[in-house]
Amino acid sequence: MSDDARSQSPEPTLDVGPPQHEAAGVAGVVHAMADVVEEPGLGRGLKALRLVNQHRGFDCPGCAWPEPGKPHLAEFCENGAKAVAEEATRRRADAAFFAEHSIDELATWTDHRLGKSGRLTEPMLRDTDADHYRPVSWGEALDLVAGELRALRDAGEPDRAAFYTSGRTSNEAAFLYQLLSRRLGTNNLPDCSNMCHESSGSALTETLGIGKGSVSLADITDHADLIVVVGQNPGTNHPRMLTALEAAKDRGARIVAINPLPEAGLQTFRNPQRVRGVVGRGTRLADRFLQVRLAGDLALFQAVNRLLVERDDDARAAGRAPVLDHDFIARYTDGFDEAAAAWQALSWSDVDAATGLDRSDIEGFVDDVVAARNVVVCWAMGLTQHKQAVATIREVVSFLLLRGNVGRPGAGACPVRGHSNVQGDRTMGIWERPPAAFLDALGAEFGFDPPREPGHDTVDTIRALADGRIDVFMAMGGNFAAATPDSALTEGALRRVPLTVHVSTKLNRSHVVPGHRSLILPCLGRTERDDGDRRHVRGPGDDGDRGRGAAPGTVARFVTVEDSMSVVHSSRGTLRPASDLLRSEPAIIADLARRVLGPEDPTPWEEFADDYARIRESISRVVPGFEDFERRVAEPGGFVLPHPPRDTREFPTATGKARFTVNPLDVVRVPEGRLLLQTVRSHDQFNTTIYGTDDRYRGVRGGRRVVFVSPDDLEELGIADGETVDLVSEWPGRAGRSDGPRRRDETGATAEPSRGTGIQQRRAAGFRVVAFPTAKGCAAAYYPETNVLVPLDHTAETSNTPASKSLVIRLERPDDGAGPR
Ligand SMILES: Nc1nc2c(c(=O)[nH]1)N[C@H]1C(S)=C(S)[C@@H](COP(=O)(O)OP(=O)(O)OC[C@H]3O[C@@H](n4cnc5c(=O)[nH]c(N)nc54)[C@H](O)[C@@H]3O)O[C@H]1N2
Ligand SMILES: Nc1nc2c(c(=O)[nH]1)N[C@H]1C(S)=C(S)[C@@H](COP(=O)(O)OP(=O)(O)OC[C@H]3O[C@@H](n4cnc5c(=O)[nH]c(N)nc54)[C@H](O)[C@@H]3O)O[C@H]1N2
Ligand SMILES: [Mo]
Repeated sequence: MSDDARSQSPEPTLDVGPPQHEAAGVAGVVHAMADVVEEPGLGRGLKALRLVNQHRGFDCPGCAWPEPGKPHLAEFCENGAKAVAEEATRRRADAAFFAEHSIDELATWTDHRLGKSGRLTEPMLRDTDADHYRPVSWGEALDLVAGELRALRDAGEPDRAAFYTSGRTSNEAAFLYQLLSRRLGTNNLPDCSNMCHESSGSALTETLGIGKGSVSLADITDHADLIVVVGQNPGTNHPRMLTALEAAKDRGARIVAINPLPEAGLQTFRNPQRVRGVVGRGTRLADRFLQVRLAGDLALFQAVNRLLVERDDDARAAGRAPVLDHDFIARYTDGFDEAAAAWQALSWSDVDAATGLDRSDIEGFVDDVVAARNVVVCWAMGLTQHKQAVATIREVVSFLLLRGNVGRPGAGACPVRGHSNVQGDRTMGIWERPPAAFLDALGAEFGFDPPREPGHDTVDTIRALADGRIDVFMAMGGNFAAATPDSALTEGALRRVPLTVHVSTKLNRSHVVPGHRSLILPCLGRTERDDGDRRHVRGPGDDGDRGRGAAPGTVARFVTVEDSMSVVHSSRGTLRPASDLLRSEPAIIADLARRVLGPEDPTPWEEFADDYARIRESISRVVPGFEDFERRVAEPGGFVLPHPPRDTREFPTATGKARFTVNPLDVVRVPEGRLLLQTVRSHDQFNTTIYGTDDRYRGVRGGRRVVFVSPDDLEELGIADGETVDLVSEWPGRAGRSDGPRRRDETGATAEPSRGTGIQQRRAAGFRVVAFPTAKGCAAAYYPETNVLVPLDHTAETSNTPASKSLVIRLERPDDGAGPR
């Protein structure tokens, strides 16, 4: 443990007040406008905001919540505005910036400071083990990558390459990217989804036959009687969802929130788009709040399902109307009897221990369910990032099936996606385990034999990097180093890769923990006008392509995205690009692919780079549901992809039926004196992009190194509000994968191999304790500062998603020094 990290005090500007009980309203918009004015300047900012989520504008680079059919004039939210401001900033991380700051220096900066350096402006190369990045031409950069990839292919070792994707990538870019990977010969396509809704995809595919949500926006706004929001903080992460919830409330729907934290957005909402929200009292959203313990939802839904079956038995015995939808169960499902038997065997003491809820709260929730004809369940990372995440979501599906709440208006499963196109990327084949039918169609379209072996997901990629099994790591967006678990191990693993390549808009941690050689390739963002340039894909040796001005009167090109409710629509940037040297993602991939695969490859890469309609034409033949893509995406609002359970109650599962499942409960037991920690987002960040250091709704200003703990726990632990502690995670796994202690001057994170205790310890130093009304036994701190605490092997069963919402930790005073190391 390094002394400087140990003695580190929390941020000097940190100030903690009481949490708020209501979200948005005028304060939110004013707050966001302050960002917009500071970053891009007023005119540019307003121009951008006018075009967010409008039919002819660009898709908000924030979350994946769908746009309403007729957007408001300003269908943006505070956090959408911040996302736009972050991309439209006038600051630049240009060649002079990289000449001034060495890579080692940048590695000591916080994520906040890295991001605030501004937009990347030209390709930068780190020569072998050099101290600095230096400018390089596009031609030289792409030839370098192409040479390495070709060498792997020629050696018959394409699996020594890995292609990561983050969910902001467009459909067109994603389709080309997976094609390049498969033409090379590998399915190594890890993506952010592996850390996000993979658990939802796994559970839904198995039980309903398709790994996507089954509701539309109208189901929520117009038809649902009960909306359950579980493991999600929409006030911060999907603020436009509050507008939909408010519309539902206006016509009498009930909302139940299930969360260890009393999130402001689930309490009261002041809608800035409505007069009442600006001057009045706002809408109270949640009618019932179940303050469940972390990882307690599996037990909760099993208990609810059991009670529903019992109430049905009672009702029928008394000659009343049944509680379950027996017709639906008989006609469309299988596995009910086994599941019911398992619920009957559920132990209430396990339910009490896992949920921490009073039985009366659970019964009250069941009352709500029985009173509602149509029920929607919405969820996000609070369900997906636990060891038993897949089991929990399967149980949510059973809950819906019991009363026929799938495939009719106002009912269904609603996994609320994170990144604005993360769902579309998967549809386009960004998947390490692609279905055979997809590969067949891809091979037929492009005349080749795609690889059939499953590739690495995100966690497996880290293992492969650490073991020296990857020679080229390429990332289409995102921030692999900071978003992934076990930061010390992952950063060490990235540093040993011969070549890392990042296609990015802004500087981030992944660029400053580079491979021996490393490239940063700067691309256009969502908000920026894409005029294309045929010169980008000319013959070999075209190094000097500078400048890309549009011919007057030309129409900028558009790309497409798919939102959380399977609506595909176009997105067209409008702002002047941050630099003349930026290229679009599809153009970068196409140019790279052409250089890798050589003239003998028949794929029309140059046409693809030039004309995205040509990419969409191929997509329309490869991906089901995209027939007549070009015409349908031109319709205002785009089109909806087919979803058999939603549309026709057809369930393309292994048995052709929707499936009840049996999910053995494994209650998380936290040892004496320890807490269960979840890692969450503040109100001022988008994943690893830190907009600012406030978390207004939770009462935090000017800092991020805080840990929220309930007053009862603090009393038991003998720790006071305001004290400074280290967070030390304890993991009973094999010791020793980590690269050992390390220091990070501004960030204070280290990982320590265990010394013979059989318990691995990982430490994040210097956090201010905040007494907070979270569920007993459960703490919360921000991601990515706490990713150093997440053991690589601590993942969800089946989906392999890092279980970053349930870490056993202890709070250690820096001067304690006690305990085994
Ligand atoms: N402004 C903004 N918007 C974003 C993002 C962002 O960072 N900033 N990120 C985007 C992305 S990629 C994603 S995936 C989504 C994430 O959206 P969320 O999932 O809302 O994000 P988190 O901050 O991880 O919050 C998890 C929520 O689940 C609760 N929770 C945690 N564990 C449990 C549990 O065991 N049970 C229950 N019932 N609840 C639990 C937490 O208290 C918290 O309210 O947001 C997307 N939108
Ligand atoms: N402990 C913990 N870890 C987590 C989570 C958690 O809740 N807790 N959440 C997980 C989740 S849900 C997710 S989705 C992942 C997120 O993982 P990632 O998607 O990898 O991370 P982001 O922070 O969203 O990526 C931000 C970077 O993307 C680049 N970028 C932004 N826009 C564009 C663009 O248009 N094109 C390109 N090429 N690049 C762009 C910028 O350079 C920026 O720095 O993190 C996961 N990690
Ligand atoms: Mo996500």
